[in-house]
This record gives sequence, structure tokens and C-alpha cells, in this order.
Amino acid sequence: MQQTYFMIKPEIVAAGEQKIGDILAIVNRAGFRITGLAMRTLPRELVEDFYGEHRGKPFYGELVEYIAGGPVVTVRLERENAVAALRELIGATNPAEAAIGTIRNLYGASLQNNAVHASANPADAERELGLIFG
Ligand code: 3AN
Repeated sequence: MQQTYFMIKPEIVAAGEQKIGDILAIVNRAGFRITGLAMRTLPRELVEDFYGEHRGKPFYGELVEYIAGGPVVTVRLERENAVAALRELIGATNPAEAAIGTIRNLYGASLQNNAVHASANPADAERELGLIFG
């Protein structure tokens, strides 16, 4: 059984509990077990580490401000082939390019405000779960 990290981003949390519940239901229906869950505002230094691979890119500062700027929902998920299956379920980074019915297609507003995060590969999943869940 594989674990992965899933996160509901601040603009969705700010929009209220209904969207949070709807998104968690989509994930649950796809066969994932929720083994960790919290709503919290992540410290800026943690977010800087979390998105360390993007340090130096033009959107890095804005990305850190945005993710650290309000509460997010942090989720540890478990399933067979969890990492790849969750990436497929959320869709492409840019909601405009995300396949119909994916979470980013349904809930994403823009390239930055793309509703959710999911670990890109098993090594990232381990690193991100360590950072967020300890
Ligand atoms: P993914 O979240 O699909 O793994 P990444 O790791 O390339 O995509 O990007 C991380 C986050 O950075 C995205 N979820 C998005 O919020 C933001 N982002 C990525 N590329 C851009 C960009 N060109 N302009 C603004 N924000 C971006």
C-alpha cells in the first residue's frame, strides 16, 4: 500500500466547508483511505521548504505567499498506486488543460489557484509527508 500527500489550497478552504467535503468525497470514492487530516495555516518557512524545487522561479514568492496566506487542508492518503492515481484524479497543473471531471477541472480557477496539490512522485510524497505530518 502506498501513501501520498494531498492538500486543498487556501482559496478552496476560504470558499467554505461544502467544497472541502465535495473534494474529499471525490477522493474517497476513488478508493483512497484518509489516514491523516488537518486544517491549518502552514508557517512560511515550511512552505518555502515544501516548494523548494521552485526557488528562484518568477512565481516562487507569490506561490509561497499564497499557500502560507491562509488555512489549507492537509491530507495523508493511502491506496495501491496512490501517487500516480491521485495525480490522474486531480488533472493537469493548469486547470484550463485539466481533463474533464478531474478535481482541477471542476474546482481550479487559474494556474496558481488550481484548487489542490498532490505529490508528483513517490520520493516527493515521502518528503512532503515528512514535512507536513512529521
Ligand atoms: P503541480 O502542483 O501540478 O505539481 P508544480 O509543482 O509545477 O505543479 O507547481 C506547483 C504550484 O506552483 C502549482 N500548483 C501552482 O499553484 C504554481 N505554479 C506552477 N507553475 C506556475 C506558473 N507558471 N505561474 C504561477 N503559478 C504556478
